[in-house]
Amino acid sequence: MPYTKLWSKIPLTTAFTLLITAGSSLLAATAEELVERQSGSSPFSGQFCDYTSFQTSVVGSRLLMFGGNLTINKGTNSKEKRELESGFQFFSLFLNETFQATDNATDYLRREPDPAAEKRIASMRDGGAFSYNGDIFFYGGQQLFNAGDDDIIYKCTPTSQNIVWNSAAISGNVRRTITKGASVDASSENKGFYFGGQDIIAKGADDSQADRVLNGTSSNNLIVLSFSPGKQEFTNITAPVSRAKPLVESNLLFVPAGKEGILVNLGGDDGTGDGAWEDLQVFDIGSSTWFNQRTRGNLTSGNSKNPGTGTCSVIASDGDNHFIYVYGGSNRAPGQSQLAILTIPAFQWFTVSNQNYPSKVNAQCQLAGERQMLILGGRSSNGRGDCGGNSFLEILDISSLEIVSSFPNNNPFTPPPLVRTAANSSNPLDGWTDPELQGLYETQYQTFAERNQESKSDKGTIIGGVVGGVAGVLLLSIVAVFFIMRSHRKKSARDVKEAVAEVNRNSVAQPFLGQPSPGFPSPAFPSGEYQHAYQPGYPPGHIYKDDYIVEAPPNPAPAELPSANPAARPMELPS
Ligand SMILES: *[C@@H]1O[C@H](CO)[C@@H](O)[C@H](O)[C@H]1NC(C)=O
Ligand SMILES: *[C@@H]1O[C@H](CO)[C@@H](O)[C@H](O)[C@H]1NC(C)=O
Ligand SMILES: *[C@@H]1O[C@H](CO)[C@@H](O)[C@H](O)[C@H]1NC(C)=O
Ligand SMILES: *[C@@H]1O[C@H](CO)[C@@H](O)[C@H](O)[C@H]1NC(C)=O
Ligand SMILES: *[C@@H]1O[C@H](CO)[C@@H](O)[C@H](O)[C@H]1NC(C)=O
Ligand SMILES: *[C@@H]1O[C@H](CO)[C@@H](O)[C@H](O)[C@H]1NC(C)=O
Ligand SMILES: CC(=O)N[C@H]1CO[C@H](CO)[C@@H](O)[C@@H]1O
Repeated sequence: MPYTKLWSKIPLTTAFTLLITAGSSLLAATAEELVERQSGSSPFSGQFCDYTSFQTSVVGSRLLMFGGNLTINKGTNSKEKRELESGFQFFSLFLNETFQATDNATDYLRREPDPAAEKRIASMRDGGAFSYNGDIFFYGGQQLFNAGDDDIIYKCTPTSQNIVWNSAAISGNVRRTITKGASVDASSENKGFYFGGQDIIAKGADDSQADRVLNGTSSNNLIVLSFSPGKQEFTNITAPVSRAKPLVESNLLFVPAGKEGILVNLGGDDGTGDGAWEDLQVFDIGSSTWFNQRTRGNLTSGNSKNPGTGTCSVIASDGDNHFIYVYGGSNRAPGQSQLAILTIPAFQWFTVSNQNYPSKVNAQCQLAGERQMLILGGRSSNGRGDCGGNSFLEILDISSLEIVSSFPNNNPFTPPPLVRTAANSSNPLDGWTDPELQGLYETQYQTFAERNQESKSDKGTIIGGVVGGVAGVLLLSIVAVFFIMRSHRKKSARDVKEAVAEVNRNSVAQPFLGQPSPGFPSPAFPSGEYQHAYQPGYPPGHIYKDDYIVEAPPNPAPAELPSANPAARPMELPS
């Protein structure tokens, strides 16, 4: 039974006992955690090389990274000792702490315990991770342990103490068997989206095998996850190919414009090596319709006419102007431009070159605060021989356009001078490709909460206040009663953690930290570059070539995996 349902069935008195117990175990864990962090054990078993195909999500002030392919250098020769780190990759980065990106990753990155040792779940690549109300839902992606049937997905609830995993059902005409799509959280709409990708074949009960990715099956369907307390609904929106061509590994962004927001889909691979660059795919959420929009500007850098696949993106807004920052890409060799900026509504592209920009393919980007773009993981586009030169984390200041080291920067976002001219245009420089989009776009955006508030009476506000107050009292009670009733430990740790998670979900508002837009791997990893993209002086390694069925070797059986942090595993409390 999903624990949210379980919780709703627990009478108030029992609930209160749970909270009391929760308080004590929470405090104990915090002390343990401090000790553990001070000891600073390395999150990697060797020198970091690269990290691709993983999922990221933000819950509260915590950025979590899951699954994917992590390679490390276990020896001294970076060219020969590069190895895939075994087991499930699972990291937290705390955005409420200060750190230097130039520091040892040990100082800002924490490895979380491997959940696959408990349940064979969520060990996946190239899926979407959606954050709602303290939970992270995983949709799509290639599962490596085949825990899921066709209609089961997983979710987790990170608490300060551990991470609780559960399954969740898919509804509607939607399968989970899709990977390498583009995902975005639209947190102000309580929605998540997953566009396109490739089909996969679930391997069912055979635990030793990963899902199989089917080549030649690119999709243009948009999967919508709509969240409300205690449930999630799935919708599958099909579109004519003329409006939304199938794309694998594109970037999807949520723009706060139009009645319920619009999505901009860019980059990726349509099967010929081209993505959506000159003509973007734009989805109006309110009318559930795809449009196209032409852009202006020159994305050429060196011999590559666009960044290619494996880019990652974030969006920042300044009033009615929006700026999409696109970093890296498989077509961008070191020395070429690594950053492209799209201004909206001018729909004009700018490319930025800077000697200090490291090349990155298949990184994940995340906006933190108003003006820092975290560039996480990825690999260098110059091939696989440079473990030492590829940092786990880069920070781009999206106002100054400099790579910086200090996190955080709490200053407001101001558009960089380069793009300010374009910000003066309230229309696309080449006009609206589809005039119908103009009217939809120009409707003033209001968040889901604002729209709901407007259509309700004052009664809603009063109830909200009372509920908030009750949550506050409950939280205070946890601490107060802990000191009085230390010995009243009756429930298992698991129930307790769930109770704490539930209280946190119901009472803690989540800061808006921007949205992840995954960069995705190019199929030709490790060299990864499309043939047409090679620059003179960068010899092609592997030529892009699909296999009809690309089968991933199975990961080691979870039971054999060492526990990274045994102390944090759920265990029975002494009674
Ligand atoms: C980072 O810190 C870990 C743990 O203290 C250490 O093992 C590793 O060698 C350090 N790496 C670098 C590059 O200094
Ligand atoms: C940051 O937040 C986490 C919980 O998300 C908490 O455990 C930690 O103590 C916080 N750190 C600071 C410096 O406040
Ligand atoms: C979405 O619907 C289309 C048309 O019915 C179907 O072909 C496709 O497999 C569905 N996609 C997913 C991910 O369920
Ligand atoms: C784009 O810029 C490149 C060099 O920066 C130049 O060679 C090319 O002609 C330009 N293309 C267009 C269409 O202006
Ligand atoms: C934008 O328009 C304002 C008013 O016309 C002008 O003062 C400003 O210079 C323009 N910005 C740029 C960067 O062209
Ligand atoms: C991830 O690792 C698996 C081996 O476990 C490999 O088959 C796959 O190609 C890798 N994918 C990427 C994108 O590196
Ligand atoms: C090995 C193999 O069958 N690869 C196929 C991948 O898909 C392309 C396009 O559908 C085929 O041409 C390849 O033969």
